[in-house]
Amino acid sequence: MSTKKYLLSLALLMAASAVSAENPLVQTCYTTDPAPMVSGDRLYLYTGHDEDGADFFWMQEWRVYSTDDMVNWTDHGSPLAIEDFAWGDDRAWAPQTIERNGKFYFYVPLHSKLTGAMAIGVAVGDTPTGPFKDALGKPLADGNWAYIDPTVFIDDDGQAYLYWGNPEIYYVKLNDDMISFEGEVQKMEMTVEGFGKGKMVEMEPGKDYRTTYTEGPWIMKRNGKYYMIYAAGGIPEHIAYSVSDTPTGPWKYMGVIMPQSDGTNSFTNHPAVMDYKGKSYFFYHTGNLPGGGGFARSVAAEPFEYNADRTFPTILPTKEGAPAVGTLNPRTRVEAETMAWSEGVSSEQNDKTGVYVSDIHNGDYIKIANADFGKGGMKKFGASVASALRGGVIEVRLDSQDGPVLAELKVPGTGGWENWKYIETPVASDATGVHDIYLVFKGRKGPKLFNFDYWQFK
Ligand code: FUB
Repeated sequence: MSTKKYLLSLALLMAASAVSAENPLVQTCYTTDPAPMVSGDRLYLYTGHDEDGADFFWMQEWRVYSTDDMVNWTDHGSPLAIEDFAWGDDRAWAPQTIERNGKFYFYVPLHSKLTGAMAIGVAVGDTPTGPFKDALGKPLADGNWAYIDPTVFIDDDGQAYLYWGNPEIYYVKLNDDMISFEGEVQKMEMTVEGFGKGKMVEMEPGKDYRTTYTEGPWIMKRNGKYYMIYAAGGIPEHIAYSVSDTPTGPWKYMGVIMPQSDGTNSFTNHPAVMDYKGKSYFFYHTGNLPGGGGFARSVAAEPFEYNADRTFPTILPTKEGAPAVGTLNPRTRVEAETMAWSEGVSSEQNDKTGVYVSDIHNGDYIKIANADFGKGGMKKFGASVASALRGGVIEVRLDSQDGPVLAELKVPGTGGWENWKYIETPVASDATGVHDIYLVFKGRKGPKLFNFDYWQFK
């Protein structure tokens, strides 16, 4: 074995250090208002989408991501958008999805053409990633400007509840079909004891928050107690919570979970809490992607443990986020849009290909965390790619952007951005054990190089 090959093998054998996710969780576009849901062995994350360069929440669509290890997130694109609701014309704001009897119910707030105010709609699908269809052809609840941010939950007795509202909470008891409800929309009693004492807010003169409750409610039940978690304090928002012995109150204000801090770079925040693979996670959003801010937000997650007395700890935003709870198998087909981190690239979708990675330029890269190469024995690296220009190169590197090169795949022009070709190359070096993979894109400076659908080691 040559000295060079020996050194390379040594480097590849090095055990990777403990792997964490990186916040924000999505780098290919701005994402907002996270709403996690566990279905089967995956955690799905439903989000809003802040448009590039927006000067308000001019949001057009909802997006879905999923993970089975909390560090690598797969982009499932946008299965639902304003145009899927004939009665809606604006403001695709904070959603939540829930599973019942094998169907997935996707609740959204949307600006209603019918009333000129906000309304709550519901779409239904057969899988967590859609396709979804407006279940009613009209709003489930068409009301007023307060009708935003639905949150849904099914109690142990099978009764489902839907809540929403800014700066007061409305709720209904959903029927078993999840797309209708009995009686009138109810308004929660918003007491200071239940939701903390509010204050006049400098940034919104004239708006009087009687309680700290502002918007973005997230309902959950744990150990027989009902928890309402919400954006609080007017603008800028922090996250606070209240508890109750019933799903409809009376509530007891419990205090702050995530304090307002300049570190979030966003005047809104939006909470969600989910247990997955035996651990608890707190989801929120910040403006912490490059170019981010109040109208360019990004979802993030933190692991946490409840205090012994069942209260929430204080949770602060971090860059590291959640540790890995699984590994990724690089010997199966991996979608290019499954990633722990990326720089420079974005994603697109169409009916034929689904979601794929686009906007690939010289020097961009995708990181895949915690890939388990096992005992090694890799012979080939292949990828499905398309380029209407001259293509480029995918350098497969281990553990860093300039780590050892495992393979170098030359991507040719394929005659079109949708003209997919599966290209393979022998690996230059084998790897064993668990490593991060960096797919580093090289080519001529300036133009877009190629599109990228999936990859795999053999
Ligand atoms: O994303 C639009 C709005 O901003 C949401 O509905 C609120 O919760 C706030 O995050």
